[in-house]
Amino acid sequence: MDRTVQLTAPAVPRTVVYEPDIATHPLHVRAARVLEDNWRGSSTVPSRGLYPHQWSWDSAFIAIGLRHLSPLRAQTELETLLDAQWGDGRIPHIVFNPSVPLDAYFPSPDFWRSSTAGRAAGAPRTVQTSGIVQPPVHALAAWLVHRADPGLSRSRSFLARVYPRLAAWHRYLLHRRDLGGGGLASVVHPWEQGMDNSPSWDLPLSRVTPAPARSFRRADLAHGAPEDRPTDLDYGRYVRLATDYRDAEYADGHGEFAVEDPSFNALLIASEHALARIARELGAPGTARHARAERLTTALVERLWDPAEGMFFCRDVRDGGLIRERGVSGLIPLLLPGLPRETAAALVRTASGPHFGLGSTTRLVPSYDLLGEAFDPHRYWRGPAWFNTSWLVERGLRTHGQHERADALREAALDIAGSSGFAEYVDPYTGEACGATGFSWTAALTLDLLHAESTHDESMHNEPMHDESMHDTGHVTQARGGKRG
Ligand code: 9WN
Repeated sequence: MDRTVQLTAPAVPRTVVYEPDIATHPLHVRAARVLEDNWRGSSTVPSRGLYPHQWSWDSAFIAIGLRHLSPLRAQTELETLLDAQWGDGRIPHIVFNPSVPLDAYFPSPDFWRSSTAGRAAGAPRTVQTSGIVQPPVHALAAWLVHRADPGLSRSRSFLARVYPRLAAWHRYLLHRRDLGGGGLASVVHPWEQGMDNSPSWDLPLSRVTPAPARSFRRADLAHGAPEDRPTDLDYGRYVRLATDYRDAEYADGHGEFAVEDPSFNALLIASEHALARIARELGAPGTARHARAERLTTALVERLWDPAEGMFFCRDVRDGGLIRERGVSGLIPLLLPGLPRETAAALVRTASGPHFGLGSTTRLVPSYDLLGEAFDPHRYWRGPAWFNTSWLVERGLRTHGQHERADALREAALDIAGSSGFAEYVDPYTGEACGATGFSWTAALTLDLLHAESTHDESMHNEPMHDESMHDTGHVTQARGGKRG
């Protein structure tokens, strides 16, 4: 193992680069076109063929990119999602577009039956949604969107309107989803964590009796390479878990599958820090929220960190054990400024070592262990690289002062986003495009990486306990180009 990593944390936010011509950069123009094509009037579809509705964590990443084109559109993206929030605080993972045919995506609204089966949990009556959730990137996105144009945000009372909803969302996760009793949120379905087919789910899924293949009809196989998608057996288990949850009226705590995941919880913590900044902007103290985020960071390390492996792992709440599969999820806590220094240093070594090959054998961060038995460079979440996870690792590296590594990852992401046609995911070694092209979060995060200030935004950098360190730099509006309102 490479022992040479020296962290230079605390990270020093670097000078913002003023790039007036960024909006005319060919990659910027192409990325903006993808987001324009995928915009549906009040939200953006992840991809036009495969995913024709609004997805929760996609919209958060999309808003982070859209803020560079149209802060108003970015606010609208998040507000549309929040309009579909349930009374119990959950933000559903899909908000269905009623004008899209039922057979365009499975499971469709008639499977989830949100307005009837979700009534007790407070599902909205006017819009159809799924009943599960996705990673809580939203408060972080809302804060970054606000900072892109604080004047517009204040004039629309954007933060004042979204804050109570985001607070209810975090309350739901921290109370109803603390199924392990250790303070962390559990996911109750692989789709909730966002890395659907990760080998980390194989063990807990193996206990689930699959729904018979003839009882449902997949729509995903019509798009892209079927051999890269999850198997019918996997789908049978996804369907069983979702059916059982629905039939229990989406009440939490009873399902066979409950997992504490490092990435899901790291994003919750990063978003809790963002909520503290939002509270502060609204005139309330954010100190209690920062303190909670620090307590959650401690819980994350206590429950999911394995010092011998230098890695965060998932915990299977139903059997109590760690699932020792190395996934990119286990690197994402690098985002957290409050991570102990030796933990952050070990994570950087793991990312750069033989399991992920960053800076040596791979170009972007693979979704799964290069040396793992289940590794496949093209199979869904079992090896390929995604742009959102690479973007998160890039920010994490920067948060802990690893600017050279972060710069190299940023350059590779920009290069491959362009050469792959903004692919959904790519071969981590070659950058070869896989899945859909014209994928919204790939385009959005490309824009974010192109805008220099985004990588230096202090929102996720150090000093989380001191609100006075979170003043606006004034550089943000200056550095932006290409606003379309
Ligand atoms: C199920 C939309 C979503 C992403 C997920 C990705 C994939 C859906 C699917 O697409 O999941 O939610 O049908 O496979 O795994 O991360 O949010 O882009």
